[in-house]
Amino acid sequence: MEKTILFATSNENKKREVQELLHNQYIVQSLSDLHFEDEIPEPFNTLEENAQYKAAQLYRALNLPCFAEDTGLEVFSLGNAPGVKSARYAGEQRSTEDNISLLLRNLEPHTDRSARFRTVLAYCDGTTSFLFEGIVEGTIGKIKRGTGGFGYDPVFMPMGYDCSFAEMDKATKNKISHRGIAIQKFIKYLQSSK
Ligand code: ITT
Repeated sequence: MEKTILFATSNENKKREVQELLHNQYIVQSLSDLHFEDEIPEPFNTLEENAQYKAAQLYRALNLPCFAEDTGLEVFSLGNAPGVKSARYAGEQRSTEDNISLLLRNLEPHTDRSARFRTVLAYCDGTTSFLFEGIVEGTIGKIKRGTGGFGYDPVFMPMGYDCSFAEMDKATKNKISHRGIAIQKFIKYLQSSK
């Protein structure tokens, strides 16, 4: 029988991807499934601290094991920006369109368009917090391509593929993505700790 696992996220796109990855093993519940109305802030300057904080906040509220993740797009020529500020790169409105436009504008003078997505997943079981990292390397395209995925996917071209994440089918993105890699490590941990 599938078990329930709690994911401290208010991003339903992340929840969908994680549910697809854990499809026949766990039922994933996000903050909205748990009727947890308040968004958990990300007050720190590292993905690690934010992921741990979000997991710890939900653990404190429910007293149940749970996980959270923080993801950043790190662009080499921009000194690894937007990084931990990826959601608010163009401002507090958290607009994907504005974020992508600013990124493309800032990259115009640069020839090196290499970038990576990095996800840090934190699992909190009340006694310890465990971290799992996933990274996918690639480049930032000059224009948006594709309609799938979410966030920066239309401009992220993963290494070894001639398409953006937004042009890929979901299963392929999940297989090679930052989030997919972090989740695979997490699943291994859960299986080994049974
Ligand atoms: P949480 O509730 O889980 O914190 P969030 O939307 O605040 O959700 P993040 O801070 O981790 O999530 O996301 C940072 C930004 O990076 C945000 O703008 C996302 O759209 C973008 N992002 C995250 N994962 C992505 C992915 O797989 N592909 C493209 N963009 C992604």
